[in-house]
Amino acid sequence: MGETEKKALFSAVQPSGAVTIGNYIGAIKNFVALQDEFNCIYAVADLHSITVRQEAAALRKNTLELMALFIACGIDPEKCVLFVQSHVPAHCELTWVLNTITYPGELSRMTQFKDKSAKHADNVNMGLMDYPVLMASDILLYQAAAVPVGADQKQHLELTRDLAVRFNNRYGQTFTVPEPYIMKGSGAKIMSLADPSRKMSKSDENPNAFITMSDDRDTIIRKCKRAVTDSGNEVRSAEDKPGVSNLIAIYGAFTGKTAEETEREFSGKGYGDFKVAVGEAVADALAPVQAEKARLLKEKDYLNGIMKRGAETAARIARRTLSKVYRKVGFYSGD
Ligand code: AQP
Repeated sequence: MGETEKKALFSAVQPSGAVTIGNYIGAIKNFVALQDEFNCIYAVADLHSITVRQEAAALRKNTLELMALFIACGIDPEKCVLFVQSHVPAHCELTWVLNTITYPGELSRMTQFKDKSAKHADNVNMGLMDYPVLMASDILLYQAAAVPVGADQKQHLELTRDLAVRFNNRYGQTFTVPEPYIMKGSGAKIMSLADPSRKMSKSDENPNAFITMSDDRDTIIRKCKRAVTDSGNEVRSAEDKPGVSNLIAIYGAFTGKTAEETEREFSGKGYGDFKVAVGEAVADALAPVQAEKARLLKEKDYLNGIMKRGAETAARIARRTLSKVYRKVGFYSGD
């Protein structure tokens, strides 16, 4: 863990499927960039993931894989706290308290709740609705000052801020009110390759809609070639060209090139050449990450050790906040 003068930063990714390049670009890549500037606390959000039905064996496998992926992408467990959310009971405990200051209307109007309820109409459960309160607990337990969020999570962070202020007003100063951390030159929301009006999601039923961090080179290039593009043939980032703009954003994330540089590079060339180049750039960038992840997955004791150590540190920090909350609301401690 870094020095305590650094501000705390929290974020998490759900082990709800194979992690996509959207999760990487919008979250994990930034996690790596932030680890020197902040005291970073990163979780594998398994409690969140069961708000949508998961197959138990797959959830266990995805949890271990995500921990390995974090490290393979460059998150340093010596600098950051890396843990599995369900290993720290304080997340559920604080959620209960925050539930008592949250109004149902605040949760039922969340875009993600509406989207996921429509997508999983046979399983609209209380956990799905309460997801943002659990997320607020994740953040507030660690007194996180900053939360790197993708555009898709801004609404949830706004609720976290509201709950922190509401609790502080009612019970006295308890929680740091977190700020969204917008990464320079990013904020990119990566869209589905099959439908650029929807975000790329690991739980999309169409595997051609996303590229996973484990896809092999041929699969990546094939998916890029099949990506839905727009009419015309000019490689240009524009509002009326969402498919090409999305590929330009992906290309930029893996090559460091700006949209203008990419437009210049492919000026006079068509979509076909560009799509192959995007696929190759993604595959080149992912190859060393995939190799490192495969190596780490053979070191299960090492990964288990990181998780255990991370959970112990996280639990210690979380317990401090939770004790304060319990005292403020009036729970008798018996001490
Ligand atoms: N398409 C995306 N573009 C940019 N950022 C993204 N994130 C997710 N999709 C994109 C960011 O990834 C982080 C972790 O997300 P998550 O796994 O906690 O949940 P999610 O946002 O619901 O991601 P998915 O892939 O869409 O998962 P499912 O399909 O299970 O719901 C977040 O910081 C998010 O902003």
